[in-house]
Amino acid sequence: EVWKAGMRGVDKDVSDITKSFVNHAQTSLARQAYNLDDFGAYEAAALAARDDLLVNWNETQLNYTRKNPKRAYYLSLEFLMGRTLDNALLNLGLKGEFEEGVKKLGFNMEDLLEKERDAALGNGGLGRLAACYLDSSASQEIPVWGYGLRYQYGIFQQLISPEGNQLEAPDPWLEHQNPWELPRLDVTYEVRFYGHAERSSDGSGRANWSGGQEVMAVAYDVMIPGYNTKTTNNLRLWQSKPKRGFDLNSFNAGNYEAAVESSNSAAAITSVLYPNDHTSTDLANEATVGKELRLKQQYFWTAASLADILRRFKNTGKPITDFPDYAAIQLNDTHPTLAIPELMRILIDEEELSWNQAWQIVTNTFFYTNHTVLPEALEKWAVPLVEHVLPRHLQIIYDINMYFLQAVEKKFPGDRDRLARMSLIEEGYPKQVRMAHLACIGSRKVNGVAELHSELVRTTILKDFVEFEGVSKFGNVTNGVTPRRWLDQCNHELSDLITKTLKIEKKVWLKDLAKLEGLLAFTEDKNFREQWAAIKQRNKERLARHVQTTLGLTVRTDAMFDVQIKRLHEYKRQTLNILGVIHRYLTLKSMTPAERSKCNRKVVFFAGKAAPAYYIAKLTIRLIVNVARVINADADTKDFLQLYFLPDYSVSLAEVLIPASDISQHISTAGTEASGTSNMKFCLNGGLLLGTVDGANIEIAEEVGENNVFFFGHLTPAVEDLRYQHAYHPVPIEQKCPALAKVLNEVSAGMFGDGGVYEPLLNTIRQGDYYLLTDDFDSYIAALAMVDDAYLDRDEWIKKSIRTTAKMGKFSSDRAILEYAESYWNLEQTPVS
Ligand code: 26R
Repeated sequence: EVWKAGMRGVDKDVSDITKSFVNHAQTSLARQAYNLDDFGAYEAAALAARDDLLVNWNETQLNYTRKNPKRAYYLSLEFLMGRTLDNALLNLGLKGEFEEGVKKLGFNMEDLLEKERDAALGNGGLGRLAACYLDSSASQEIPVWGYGLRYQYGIFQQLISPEGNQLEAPDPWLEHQNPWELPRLDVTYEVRFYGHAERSSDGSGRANWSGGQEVMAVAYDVMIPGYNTKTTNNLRLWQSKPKRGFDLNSFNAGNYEAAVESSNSAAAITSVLYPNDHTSTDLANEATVGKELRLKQQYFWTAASLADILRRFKNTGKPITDFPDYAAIQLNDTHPTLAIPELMRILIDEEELSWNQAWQIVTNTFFYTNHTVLPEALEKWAVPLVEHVLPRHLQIIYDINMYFLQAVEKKFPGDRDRLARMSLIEEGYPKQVRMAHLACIGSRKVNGVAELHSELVRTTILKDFVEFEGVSKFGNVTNGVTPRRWLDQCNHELSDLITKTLKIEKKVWLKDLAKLEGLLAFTEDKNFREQWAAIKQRNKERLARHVQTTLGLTVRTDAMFDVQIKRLHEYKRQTLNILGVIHRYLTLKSMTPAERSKCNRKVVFFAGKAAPAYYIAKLTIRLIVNVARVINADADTKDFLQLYFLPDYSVSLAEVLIPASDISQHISTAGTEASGTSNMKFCLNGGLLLGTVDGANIEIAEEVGENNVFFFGHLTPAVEDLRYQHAYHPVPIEQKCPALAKVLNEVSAGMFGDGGVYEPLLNTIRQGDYYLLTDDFDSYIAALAMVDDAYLDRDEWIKKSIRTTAKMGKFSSDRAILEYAESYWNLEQTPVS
């Protein structure tokens, strides 16, 4: 069978799997197979699958070593992987065999899969994108390695108190053994912090950096299997440990606390993922120690990764000047930007190259992807902090800046303002290093993540750099999502229906997603539409069961499911959504029972975490929870409107929510959401999109056609003007938007509990209204009404749903990763031969 030709799974049958399972239960877990609980059975199944991954992983790495192709390295501080077992079995082509095998042993595969804990080493969009790109690199047989950190604690677990407050609890995901990683205790590097950097007096520009703290980086490898291929790539995560166990001098003097102090400080570097997404304010303003630890994370990870990449390159015996022909390094946002001065340091101080030779290599090696244009999310590091932690790197950054500004001065003589705008150093107290500027000038190419966003990068935050370096350096790669996890795994019934209908093998269309277009021919097929609708209905029931078992709440499934799930942030405007819900509630309340009975039934779902220090975002959660409490208990309306805030949003929860959605909301203020990726996931699963003209929503509408999406709100070019109006010609809200004023007044008056609590949130709208809720509210309500109307014509709705899925081919992360490979990294597909 072609499906498994060349794959390890070829000679696996069910009895091989049960044997391996039983063997692992006994020898790896020291338990009896007949006496296992579901968690033990999950572990045994995972260990059996891991054996197969390992064989492919070894062959892939050997193949790369032999052929020595150019490779890409994806440096990301976040990899939001979610669960692994189901994906590993799908990609290995062993899902059916494992299902049958565990059944023979008395287990149910779905129950076992549920026992796996998410690997949640990321905050949101940027981290999940990195995970999709690893899946696509392996599936497309492209030699890409990921590099990240092995945090002891992933993104915090979210608890919601009875009052509606978000509480954070740690996520000790490594409490149980992790079958998906290979500790490489022999792969280690030393990383230095602090100390002194002494420039040499010989005019070479070199320096000697010594003293300070030395910490060890230890490698842990995570296997990344491709779909229907032997190719199994690698994700290398670094863990910090002390260079020496403890300080013997203190120990011998009986001072045990001092003896272990430095080892604790080494271990602290990779202890926890920073939970901030889009708000670096605490990096700039909070206590120095907090900031310093994040800077140490960034350097620790980039230094270990670069040392590892260079060692691999040097093993080939090629001259260092060939480095860019064998390695492309992708910077996932500015978080790994210290890799630029670090490579300069190695090339100049250790390889003894000249400044120009080194800069030539650096600027041919790095690529930078920007993921946001929001000013508060652009990273800056205080100069005194960098000087303290990384004295040699600060010297190099200043040197880069000097040569760079000389070149700018040459091209634009006498333009002092331009020099100040472009400098790597922002004046002020303290001075700050602008990481986006450093990433930009140190890279071969720069890209944004959707057409509109890339245009905004070119015309706003990096405008001066486009004028200086030429526009051809600045491109776009629209994001994508992996259809393996985000269609086949999370919605296998829909995937099966698609396979049956297209009469194309799953292994073909899942790697060539444009094939979905073939579904268009079936929109007029009544029988097909009924099957399509029935699957959506069963997905709603699966979600309802999930809510019932986890929260003990009863969700009605004979209603439209309306979903907004993402990090809480003012720019994403969950507040607009909840105020819209209140507006709907007030409208329903004002109706007679007869009028109400004609209304569309609706269940609204929210989920998402707020950064622990983001007060307004937490207040939004509190409002949602308290509105839900009131609405769900109101006998007048509860048959027509229900509202749920599902705590502790995660990749696994998304996999249940997305397939159940009729409509999802992506309603950021125009020009603020760089791309969005969940919008693609919902549409791939036949959910329609309600959104603003922003990010990848625009390209989704281009694909599916304006008739199949619901758009509202002001456009990006209007935003600046509107903000100016707010500041200089404010109009009272009662006048500008009476419907919204009424909603705000009900909240203030205490309809959802103590109104005073919400004043700071409501005041962000009454005063300033930076995210333009007062400008977009009326058109938002009108768009919601159009959604209701459209849903009442169920047959037409299903057609829209089918058309939407059919046109999602562009948004496969396979397409995106091939664009990076071809137009950025210059890599070739390298199948295992
Ligand atoms: C500096 C620090 C506080 C920080 C800033 C921003 C930490 C993390 C972030 C996360 C940003 C970069 C992010 O996740 N951006 C999202 O990237 C997605 C993938 O490209 C996009 O789909 C999404 O629109 C964008 O918000």
